[in-house]
Amino acid sequence: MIDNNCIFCKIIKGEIPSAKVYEDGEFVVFKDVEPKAEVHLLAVPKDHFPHLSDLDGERAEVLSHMLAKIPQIAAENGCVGGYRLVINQGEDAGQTVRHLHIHILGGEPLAW
Ligand code: DGP
Repeated sequence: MIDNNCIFCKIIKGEIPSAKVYEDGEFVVFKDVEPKAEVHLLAVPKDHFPHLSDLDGERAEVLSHMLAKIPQIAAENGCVGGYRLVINQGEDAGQTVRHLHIHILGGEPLAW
């Protein structure tokens, strides 16, 4: 599903430019415009759904595929000594974009 009002759907469709580092049939990875670490990437499924709590069997398979690919993508983009994955779910976590995404943070030692 695509949501025409969603900024990440617009990035996926190419309507808004982004610094893409990876794309396949299921998801894209691009640089975060407000980086919180030396390397800050966002892994975003092409199927629009807002929250981790919206996962069903098919979406869980996509998420599993993403998690399997992320180590290689992180390594190729400068996460030499490790990295952190973050999913913000909902207001209390500060989620601002209501299209599920995995933050990939690294490229330097990270404070907790
Ligand atoms: P979250 O708080 O988990 O919803 O994080 C959303 C992230 O998305 C935030 O770190 C900034 C990033 N972001 C928002 N708009 C854009 C955009 O237009 N392009 C890119 N590359 N990143 C964006």
